[in-house]
Amino acid sequence: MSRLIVISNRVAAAAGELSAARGGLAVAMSAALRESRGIWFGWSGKQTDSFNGHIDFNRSDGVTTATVELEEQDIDEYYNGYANRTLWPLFHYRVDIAEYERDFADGYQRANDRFARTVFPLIEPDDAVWVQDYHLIPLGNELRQLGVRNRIGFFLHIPWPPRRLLTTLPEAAALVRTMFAYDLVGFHTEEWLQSFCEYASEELGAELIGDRLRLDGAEVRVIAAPIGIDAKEFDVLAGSAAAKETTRWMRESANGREMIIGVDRLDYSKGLEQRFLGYERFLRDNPDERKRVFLLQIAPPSRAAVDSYQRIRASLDEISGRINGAHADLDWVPIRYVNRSYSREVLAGVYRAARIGLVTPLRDGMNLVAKEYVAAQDPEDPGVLILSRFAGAADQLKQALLINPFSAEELADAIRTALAMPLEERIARWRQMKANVDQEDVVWWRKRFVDALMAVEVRSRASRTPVPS
Ligand code: GDG
Repeated sequence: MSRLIVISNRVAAAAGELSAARGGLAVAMSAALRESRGIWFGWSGKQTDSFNGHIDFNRSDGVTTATVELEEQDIDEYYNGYANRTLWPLFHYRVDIAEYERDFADGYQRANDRFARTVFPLIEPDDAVWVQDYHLIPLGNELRQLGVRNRIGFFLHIPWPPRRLLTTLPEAAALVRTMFAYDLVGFHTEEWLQSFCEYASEELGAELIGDRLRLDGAEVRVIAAPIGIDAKEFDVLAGSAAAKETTRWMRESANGREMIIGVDRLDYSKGLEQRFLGYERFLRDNPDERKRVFLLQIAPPSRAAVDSYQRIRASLDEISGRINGAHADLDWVPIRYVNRSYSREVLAGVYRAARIGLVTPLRDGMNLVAKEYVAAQDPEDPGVLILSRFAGAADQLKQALLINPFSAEELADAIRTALAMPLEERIARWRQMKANVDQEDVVWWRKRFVDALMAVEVRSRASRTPVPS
């Protein structure tokens, strides 16, 4: 069995920290790393005065992590800059707030180069390398230029934007060219995969042969591999004393009303403003029903150093305050809006206590909250999932009430439909979704990707030439 080297932007130092920070992904990666005696390499999240390439090794629960610290300029230009001010908005179709700065692009390239040079000595001839996400798109090409001939795969956790949007990025062509250094590139859905292939063929002249793209003698296989949650771990969480206690307590505090739950990182891609406005529409259009429900929105702040995140936070404070001011009564507050994070056990308990799961991103690579909500339900009295059509998860969770999150009316109608849905229909829809969540879980996803990576023919790798970036 080849050793697996996983490379991602962030790595938490201790295994306990790993599962708290990244949930299912960390757990699944840990299992694969443990089995293959592999290494997880990335940034520790800490800052150093000047980058020195020092690797901090840690071993915990059989998993070896190797982390580096980054200097302030890298954090500003690579992480807060190109990754989160340029690529994240653009890849979520928000070209209106994407910032195109040469300093960011240079910082991104520099940080990727530093990651590559630092991890390079750790890579042994039989290892398979798996690079994660939009922070590290050019990393594979950097490794090739250092002479790495190993299998290297890349997985994108966010959407791939439509070709016309991507052409607004000054470095788009160069960036996509670097992706031909990988043996395998994976996306959550066929839609993201097709957008990638369309850009590569229409803008770069790549040739698509089956599931392979060929450009100037380099060939990359492309697959769709939807990520899942760690369903087994989640069942344990949901059965924990803390989860059960939370469900009991939440039901008590609901005071006979139905709870609608939203759980999202505070991010503009999650459609929180539109969600609040859609909910307000429901309150306005359904005066008889409005006091039957309340919305609990848990939204832990993220990326607070980036302006657009400060703006969305201020806007949500304003909208939720306005809705509560206009509609609340002595015994009822329509929105409980909470800017903090909770343990995974508590979240599982809260999901179960909610009659409706409201997952309405404007654009989302997958969305694991939708799957967690399904996993946490009581089989005999499951709640209803309202899910955005524009989340990758909508491809698999087809029995959810699928809506267009930009339409306040559709959102309001879906809440009414969910509240009126008979038990048999709720059970029938939930069963099919639960079967999918259990079957196509994170272990299934990881195997699907790693098996495809291992299936890459050695011959095609030997003949590959590095693509200039
Ligand atoms: C990216 C892509 C893709 C949330 N609040 C708390 C908490 N969470 C956990 C959730 C869930 C995770 O964070 C969020 O995952 P999502 O998939 O919903 O979204 P992103 O963070 O944007 O992730 C996304 C994912 O990568 C994987 O490929 O699905 O499309 O954008 O697990 O439960 N966890 C805890 N407390 C909280 O308050 N402990």
